[in-house]
Amino acid sequence: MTTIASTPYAWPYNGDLRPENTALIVIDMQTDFCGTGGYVDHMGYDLSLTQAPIEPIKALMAEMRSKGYHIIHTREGHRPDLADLPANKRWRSRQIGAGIGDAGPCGRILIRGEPGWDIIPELYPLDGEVIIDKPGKGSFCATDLELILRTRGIENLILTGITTDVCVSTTMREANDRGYECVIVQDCCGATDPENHAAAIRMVTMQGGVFGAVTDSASLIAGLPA
Ligand code: C5J
Repeated sequence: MTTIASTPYAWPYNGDLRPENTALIVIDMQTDFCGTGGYVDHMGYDLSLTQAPIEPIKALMAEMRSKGYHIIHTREGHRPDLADLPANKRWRSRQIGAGIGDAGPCGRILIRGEPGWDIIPELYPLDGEVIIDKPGKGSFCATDLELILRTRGIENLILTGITTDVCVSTTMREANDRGYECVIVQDCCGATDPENHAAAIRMVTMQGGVFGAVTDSASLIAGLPA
């Protein structure tokens, strides 16, 4: 029986925490969401907020790699011909002056293969780590993530990345509904608005842990078994 200090319960609920059944999910740590000239920068948001989790994720990922945990990365993005870009998603992004598919300093915004779409060098996946390319906010929608988790026997998900209130939260809800035992790592996430970050974290803790539990990187680093 091994658990991590977390709120509102010690995670995971059943104490079955092992490298074989547990994955770190690093969501959308792409230049478009935290780098100069990317999508979030174009929209005029404060980049320091989405950059804040870079160092905590780096430390947690190093610890989990060294202990043999599964590491899974995601990237939000669309096909160059925009075949998987809903018209309303494009229209809304253009309303705020950062049209998905339009040219920017880091290439076409949120388009697969463009420099801005890729994962930042500090957190780049190692060879052999799974990368999920997703067209939406949730990591399960129109991807093979669930098949990979089931095939590998993964039951526990440790959620990190950006943004807390959009892609991380959507993925946590999708995973929870599929029966995965989730914990969100608050210092390893960031949002374009600090209050939205806090609210997205607080929502998890309602109803006895309606979507799972909340922890921080120090608690995981101190408590994860090898
Ligand atoms: C957003 C994301 N915020 N990765 N995407 O549009 O959260």
